[in-house]
Amino acid sequence: MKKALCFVVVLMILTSFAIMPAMAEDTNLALGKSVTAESDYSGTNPSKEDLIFFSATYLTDGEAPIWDGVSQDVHLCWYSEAQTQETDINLTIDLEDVYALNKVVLTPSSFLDGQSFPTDFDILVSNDGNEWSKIGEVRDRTGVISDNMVFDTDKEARYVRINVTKMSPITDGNVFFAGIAEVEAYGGPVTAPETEPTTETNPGTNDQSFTWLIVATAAFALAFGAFVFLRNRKEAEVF
Ligand SMILES: [Ca+2]
Repeated sequence: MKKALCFVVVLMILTSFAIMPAMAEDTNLALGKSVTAESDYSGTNPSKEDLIFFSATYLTDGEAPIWDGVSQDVHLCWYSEAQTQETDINLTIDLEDVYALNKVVLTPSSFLDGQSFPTDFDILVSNDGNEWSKIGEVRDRTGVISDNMVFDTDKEARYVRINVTKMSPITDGNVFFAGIAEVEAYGGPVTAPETEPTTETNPGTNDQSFTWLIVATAAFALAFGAFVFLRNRKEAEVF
């Protein structure tokens, strides 16, 4: 019984530290964040008012729905049109804080089996929305696509931008179209400079680290309590 209890306590401690970095890396920093789109196709369903297939807000709504070709209430993707296939359209996401990013992920839309995914585009990031660093580019992409595109980075940034420079080949004869279902950004908090006194750090400004500090403290407290309990019991058995 004692060995089993000790094993559970140790397992809890190890598990809390093991899942800490995994959860941090798996947080989509772009989820629900605002998007500024230089072009946004209205795409209102003609048969039902107030239902919209396309919107720039769907870039960060956390969904990339599979459309059955019939349903009228599916929030498919950001969609845009341009007079020529060569274009210059910026989609900018504000993460609302500077993060140490490790990757940006783009999800094609199921609409037209991803064929509306842009042909040429750059992925850029910025701290201030003025100076931009390119972390990836795609050229001459065409055809069906369903797999996500992943762009690795080690940049610190608050803003993520997609600069579409060539629309997809999808056209109605008058304009060219482009669509993307979702943009995700992953990373963690920026490491504080070594010169910054740690005693002045306010835990409330870093909710994730503070949460894990609480978890780790609770785990240690539990382990210590179990140790004291077992020691007392052992002493009671001796005397
Ligand atoms: Ca979406």
